[in-house]
Amino acid sequence: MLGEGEVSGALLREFAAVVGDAHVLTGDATAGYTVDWTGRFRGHAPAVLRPADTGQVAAVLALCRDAGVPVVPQGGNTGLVGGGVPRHGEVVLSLARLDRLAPVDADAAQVTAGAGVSLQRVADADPGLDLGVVIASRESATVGGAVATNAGGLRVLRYGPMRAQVRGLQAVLADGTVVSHLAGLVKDNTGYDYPGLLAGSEGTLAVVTAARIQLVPRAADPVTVIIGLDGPGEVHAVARAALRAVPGLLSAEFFTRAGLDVLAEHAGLAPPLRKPVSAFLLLEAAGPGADEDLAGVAGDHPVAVGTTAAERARLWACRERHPEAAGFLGVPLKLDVSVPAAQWVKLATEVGAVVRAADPGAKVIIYGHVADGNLHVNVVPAAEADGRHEDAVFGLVASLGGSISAEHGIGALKARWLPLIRSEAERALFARIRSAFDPDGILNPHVLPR
Ligand code: 2HG
Ligand code: ZN
Repeated sequence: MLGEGEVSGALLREFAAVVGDAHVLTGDATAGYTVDWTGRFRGHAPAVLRPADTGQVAAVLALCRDAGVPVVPQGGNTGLVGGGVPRHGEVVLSLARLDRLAPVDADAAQVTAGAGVSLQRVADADPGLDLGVVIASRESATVGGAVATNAGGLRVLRYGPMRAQVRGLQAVLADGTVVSHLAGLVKDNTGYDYPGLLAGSEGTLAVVTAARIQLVPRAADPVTVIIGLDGPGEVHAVARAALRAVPGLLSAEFFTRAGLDVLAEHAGLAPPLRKPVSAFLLLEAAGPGADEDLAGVAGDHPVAVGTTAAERARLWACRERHPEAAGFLGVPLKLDVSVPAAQWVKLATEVGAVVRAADPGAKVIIYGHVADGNLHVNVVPAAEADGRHEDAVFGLVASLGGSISAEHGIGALKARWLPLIRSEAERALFARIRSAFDPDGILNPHVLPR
C-alpha cells in the first residue's frame, strides 16, 4: 500500500517510457521544484516529470489519472501563493521544456508560444512589438504559468492582465485529452471561451501547453519619472491626474520609504531623490509629448526623470526590486489585494496598523500598482504565521469591498479566506466547473477550495 507522496516503481517506469529516464527526477534532484521563491511554501514530490511536448504531457496525465496520482503543474516557479509547490506530495509536472516559440505572425501581430517560453523571450520576439504583460520575474516566469495565474504586473492599466493578451490556447485535460484553439481569430463567437476560463484557473482545470498571444506595439522612447510625495493620499491624487492628463501612460506604481530604505541597506540601491519623502509614485509614459505631460502632473513635487535605458533601469529598480525587500528581513507573507479606486488611500493608510494590531512586532512593506487599486502587503511576521495576518489584512480588504487576490491567485495561501469575498453560490459554481473539467480531482487538488 502506497502512502501520500509515493508512487510505485512500475508507474515511474511508465513515466520514463514517455518522457525518457533523464526527465523523471526523484530524490535530491527534485529539490528546486519543491519549494517556492520566498521559502514559505515547501513540499516534496515522488517525482518531477519534464515532458518535451504536448503529446508527452497528455500521456503522463493519462497515466496519473488512471493511477489516481495528483499532479501540480509548474512553470517558472515564481508564484507567491504556493500554487505550484507539491505541498501534499503531488507529482510535479514541469512545463519548462515546452519552450518552442513560433515565428511572429506579422499580419496579426501575434505569436504562438509553448508553455515553457519565458515572458522575456516573447517580449523580445519582434523589435517592433512587445508583450503587454511586464512583471519583474519575466526572465524566469513562463507563458503557461502567466496564463494559469492570469498574471498582472506593471502595465495592466494600459494593456490588461495576461487573459487580455490570450487569443487562444492549447491545453491538456486531466484525462489526457488535448484541446487546441490557436488560430488567433480576433472575432470568434463559436461557443464557450475556455481559454478565458483557463486563464486564472491556477492549474486546477487543465494544463496549458501553448498560448496564442496578441502582441502590442513597442512603446517608442518611454519616459520614466519618480515623484516624491507625502503619503498615499497624494500618491492617489497624482496618479488619478496622470490617468486623465497623460494619454501615453503605461505604468503608475507606488512604493514607500520603508521599502526603499531596506533596499538601500541590503541591496545597495541609491535613493532616486535627494529630498527625504515618505512615498513615491513611479510613472512611465510614451508617445508624443509624454515628457511634458509627466512634468505637468509632477508639478512642484521633487522628481527624478529617466529617458535613457540606463536611467530608466535605475529608476525602475527602485520599484521592481521591492518584492525582494521583505525577504532581507525574514520569510515574508505576500498578501496581494485590491480595492475599489475610492478605497485605495484608506487601505494603504490603515493596513500597517491593522497588521500590527494582530502582531505588534510584524514588519510591513507596502507597494503596488496604484491605478489598479492593487496593493502588495508584504509582512514579515514576528508572531506565529497562523493566519492572524491574513485575518487582519483580508478582513480590512473585505470591509472595503475588495479582493483577497488581485493578481497572484488564491493558491494554497488564501484558500481558507475565499468565503470572505465569494458567496456560497459562486463557490458552488466553481466546484461544478472544476468537476466538469477534472472529475477525478487530480489537478492541483489543494489549490482553490474544491
Ligand atoms: C510586484 O508587483 C509583484 O512586484 C510581486 O506582483 C509582489 O512580491 C510581491 O508581493
Ligand atoms: Zn504586482
